[in-house]
This record gives sequence, structure tokens and C-alpha cells, in this order.
Amino acid sequence: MSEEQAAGAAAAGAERRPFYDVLEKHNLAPLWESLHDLVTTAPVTAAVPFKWDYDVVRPHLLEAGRLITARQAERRVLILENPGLRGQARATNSLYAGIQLVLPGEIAPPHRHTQSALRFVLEGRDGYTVVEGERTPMQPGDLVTTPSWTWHEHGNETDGPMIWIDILDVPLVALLGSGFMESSELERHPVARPAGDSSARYAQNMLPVDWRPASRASPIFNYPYSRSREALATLARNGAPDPCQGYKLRYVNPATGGSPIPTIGTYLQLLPAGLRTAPCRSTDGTLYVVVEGEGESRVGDVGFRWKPRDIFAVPSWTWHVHEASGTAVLFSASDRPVQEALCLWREERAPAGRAA
Ligand code: GTQ
Repeated sequence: MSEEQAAGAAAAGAERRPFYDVLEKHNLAPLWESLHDLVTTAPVTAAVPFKWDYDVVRPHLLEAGRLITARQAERRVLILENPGLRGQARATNSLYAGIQLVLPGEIAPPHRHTQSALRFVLEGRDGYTVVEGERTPMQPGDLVTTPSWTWHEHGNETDGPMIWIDILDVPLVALLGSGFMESSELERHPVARPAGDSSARYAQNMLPVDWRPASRASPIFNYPYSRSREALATLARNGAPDPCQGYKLRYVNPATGGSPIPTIGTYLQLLPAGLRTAPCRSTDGTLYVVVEGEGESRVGDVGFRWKPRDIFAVPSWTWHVHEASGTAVLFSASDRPVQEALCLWREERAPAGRAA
């Protein structure tokens, strides 16, 4: 724009100002002033690439354990706040995440909400979550789901702390205005089914012959790490890795073929030692949890080194590469199934030679 044109535009802007003031009084606004902020040429998000170092989080979580009980807190959790979305309880655009602590002898009482939740176990063995009256023991690396509107509670009868990451679709449900929650009057939900019942029914590549799913959520509450890890180990022995993902599997609801939680996609990937992935970006902002191994990732123009139990956020449409020093395993979660259902999901893989 020439100086003359710029001056003309400024004059026209000043001339329209009184009109805008009138519009504002009537709760109206001129689209032409904000069109290209609303409808951008590519995704724009305030979320930033960020890593939460487990060595930083853990002592604060244990301090919370000294200051408040699980029962008092209802859920004793430190929320992972994306620095670009401070005060909004969001780790990515659409995902809430927090680190929960249940100490020996504690229970986190039963409640239910329309927000769907998953737990990915970071530390401790044999603590448990009860979902709809079925208790499932939790081991490191297990993915435990609590579908929308199911009663759930947590407990720990072991002699060590249980620590896991909670990932919920809280921001999405808030956007849609569809949040409900209910606390139980009961100290504990009555046990309705023996442990292992839903796994026997639904998690053995078979389904009860006359069963029809009542919802899109998976009937499986626990996807044990041992089984997923073994599958990845076999794949890594059998063939070449994908240049962007290494060996990556998605968790699945056996009744639908979709994701176990309709609003949150969940993935486990193995990066062979020394692999540097090709630059890749996709529209689903993603939260990664390091399960095994050490390495580094470059996300946009930020780089971080990671080790087991570190968590990092990759915002929507941000180029990223991962490099594993030894064999590494990453768990990840995103809103990809929502975007796919709405025909919004896109991915781009860099041509060979492009740096992230
Ligand atoms: O364990 O039910 O981190 O309801 C946030 C909300 C955990 C839970 C969270 C919840 C829970």
C-alpha cells in the first residue's frame, strides 16, 4: 500500500468509527474489520508447544498430597495449563489434562459427568478405578477409560502413591454447552460386576453374541500396556517404520472400529533407536506422554528433550519431528476423531529434506 492509499484508508476508518460505535450499542459488529481473523488461511491457535517435566510436576503433586486429601479435593489433580491458554484449564485447544495423585488408603469418591475421561498410568501398581461398578486395576502404561456419564471412582489399597494423567474433553463440552455432573451420595459405588468381566466380554476379539452397543463409547475400560507394547515390539521386528510416526497404533472400540472415547483419539507409537521422524503436521493439537526411552522433539521453533513421564503439547498445524536416542514409546491423545467425523482433519507431510 502506498503512503497515499494508507492515509486514505485511515481517513475512511475514522469516518466509519461513529457507525461502529452505534453498532456496538446494538450488539452488532462489522464483519469486514475482522473477517481475516475469523476465517484464517491456516489454523491459528493460542496454544504453544510446551513440555511439562515430570521431575518438576511430581514434587508439587506430592506437596498437594500433604495439603489436601483425595476425599476433600474430590479429585486431587494439578491441571496442565498450556502457557498460551493460561487460566483456561487447557493443555491443547480442545483437551483438558491433569496429573492425579491417590495416596495409599485413599479414595476419590464416585461421581459422573458428561465429559469423557481417560487415565494413562504414570506411577504405581494395583491402584484402581471403578467404572459403573466394575473395578479395574491400574498398572503403568495402562489406558483406562471412563466414558461420558458413567459413574467412576478411584482408590489405592497399596502402600505406594498412584499417579496418572487424566485427559478429558472438558473444553469441547464447554464449547458445546453440554456439560452435566452429578456427585454420588454413596461413599462407594456398589460393585456390580467382578473385575475382568468387561475384558472377557469385549476385549478378546469377540463380542457377546446378542449384545448391541448402547453408546459409541468403548465397553472396554482398560487397555493394558503389556498387550499394546508387545504388538509394537512385533511390528518393529517385522518391517520398516513410517517416516513420520515410527510404528504407531490407535486404540480402538471393538464394537465400532472407532476410538474408545468418541471425542478423544488415543495412540501408542514406538520410535526405534536413532530414528529421526520426517516433519509432519496435522490439525489435531496433540498431547504426548513419554512412556519409555529418551529423545528430543522439535515442535515449531521450540525444541525439548524428554524422558519417561514427561508430557508435551504439539499445537494444531505445527511442524514437528521426534528423535529417539534409544527405543522410545510415546502415548498420545488428540481430538482427531471429532475432526474426522466432521470432515475437518488434515495432515501434511514435508517433502524429503525439509527441516521442522
Ligand atoms: O477423575 O473423575 O482430572 O472428574 C478432572 C475431572 C479427573 C476424575 C480430572 C474429573 C476427574
